Amino acid sequence: MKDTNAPDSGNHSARTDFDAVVVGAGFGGLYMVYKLRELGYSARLYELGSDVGGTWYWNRYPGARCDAPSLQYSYQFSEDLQQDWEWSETYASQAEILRYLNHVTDRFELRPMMRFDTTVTSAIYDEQHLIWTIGTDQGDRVRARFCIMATGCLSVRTTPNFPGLNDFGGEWYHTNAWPHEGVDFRGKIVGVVGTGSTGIQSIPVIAETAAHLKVFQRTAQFSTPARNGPMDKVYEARIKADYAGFRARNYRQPVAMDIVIDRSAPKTFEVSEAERMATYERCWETGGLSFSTAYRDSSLSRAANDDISDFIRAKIGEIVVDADTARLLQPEHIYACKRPCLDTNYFETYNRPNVTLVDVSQTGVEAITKSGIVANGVEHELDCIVFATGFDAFTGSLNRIDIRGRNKLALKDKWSAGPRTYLGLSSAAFPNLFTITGPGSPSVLANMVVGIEQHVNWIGECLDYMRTRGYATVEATVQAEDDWVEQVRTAADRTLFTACDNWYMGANVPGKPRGFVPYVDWPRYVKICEAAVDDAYAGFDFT
Ligand code: NA7
Repeated sequence: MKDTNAPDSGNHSARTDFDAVVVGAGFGGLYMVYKLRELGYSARLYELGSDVGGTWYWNRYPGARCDAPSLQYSYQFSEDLQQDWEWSETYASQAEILRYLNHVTDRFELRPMMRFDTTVTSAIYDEQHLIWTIGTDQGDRVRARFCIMATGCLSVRTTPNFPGLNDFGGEWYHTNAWPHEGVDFRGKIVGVVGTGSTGIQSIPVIAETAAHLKVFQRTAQFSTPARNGPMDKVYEARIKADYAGFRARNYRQPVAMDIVIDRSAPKTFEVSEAERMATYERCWETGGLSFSTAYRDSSLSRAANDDISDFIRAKIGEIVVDADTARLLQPEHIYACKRPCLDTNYFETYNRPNVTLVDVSQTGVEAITKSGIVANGVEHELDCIVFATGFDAFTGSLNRIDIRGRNKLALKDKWSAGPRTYLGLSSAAFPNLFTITGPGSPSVLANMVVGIEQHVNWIGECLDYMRTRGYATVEATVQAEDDWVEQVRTAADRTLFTACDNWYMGANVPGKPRGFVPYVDWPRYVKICEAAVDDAYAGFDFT
């Protein structure tokens, strides 16, 4: 098919329908098509959902909210946009972020480039003509020089293969596929399986209306108060008075947010216990991710983390009235290992008379019957089950597309022992295929929107470089990729992330190869990306 509105900008060896195909209409895909148009390239974006939003289109569960502050979890490519848009809360709700993404789409007139309700099923590289052919479930077969995956890090939900799920007589939902019209829990006995960020956000809200809520917990999680509230207008005005300066300062911080580690500050055990407790109390009251910067070594030292973990465990013990429930809610791992959660009244919720915690740490959810969940040999009768069981992170969304590079090599096969990329942007043998916040980039370990903009800007610059020099293809070298895979591993090994099982290393998906996927050090990552560009794209081959 040929879109006659899409100018072919030339400079390649076979006819194409578009210069680039972009997959996914979340934060990454929207900015990518904007950037491509700015640079004069034609683009087509495919999205399997019925509208824009990506993560924020799908995750409509009660209480869904971003755990990065809204003034930072937003685009900075347009000064007018960031000045005009007003966030109503410190941490934006899913609905507000979705409104924002729709606003961006309409404001920059991106919709004409998009096709919704369309799943990309294949992307096949033609070595002779140096083009990608992208196939969809709607029968599209489009040819493009570049194929850019903006498929997200947490896009493929996991619903464990619970025996008997099909027999369940009530309703069940996954938080990631929440009905657009919402769910009415009034008068119902509801079970929630999963207590990660999603469970922790949704449980307090579901408990407000359900007749009874039973939480099936396999692993207790650390969570600290978000302290969300209406946007502080004075703070907002101060940020907007120099938004660019605020963004530039945050860009240099460890997770590309206004979370600053004072390198001249003391280490945890250089101060007295009384002083430490006072600091932790301040972190608890401030909310957000303050604990990670309590002391210079808070995120790095095991003993420092034990100290923080003990403090939070004690807080849980103070909040939760029933001693047995409190004990079960106190995590056994350390704070910095699994992704820390932010909440609004999570632990307080267990003091409600209509909420029960069911510990499934020993046996898991054993079975699902017509009337409920069996755990520890006991059948719990339920009207509804909510699965907040997480995602096949990072590679899930790429592996479900049949992506084939040189010699028909399948990306899935190349990555059978774990993803291999250079900088999370490009994989050897897959020319002109880019992955926005792909495996091996900081992605979920930094402000996602900042990471997305950094990648899109990098790809845009690379395309410009190719155009100027008349190159047809770009791809990571095998050597650069091998070195990078090793660097991703060693960077993770220096942290506490590898001290317990988590989804960063694929531990939540049975059969998935184990290996830490994101690159831990954002500031260092940015320097490496910039150095590669300055060094004539060292680590990349051009033809
Ligand atoms: P997570 O963080 O992966 O949490 C999934 C939860 O589901 C977690 O508590 C799991 O327990 C639990 N789980 C998974 N499988 C089972 C089975 N079979 N039985 C019982 N419990 C199970 O996903 P979220 O959606 O909460 O958050 C993902 C990210 O999205 C989050 O970090 C934010 O960045 C946004 P486990 O800990 O594995 O024992």
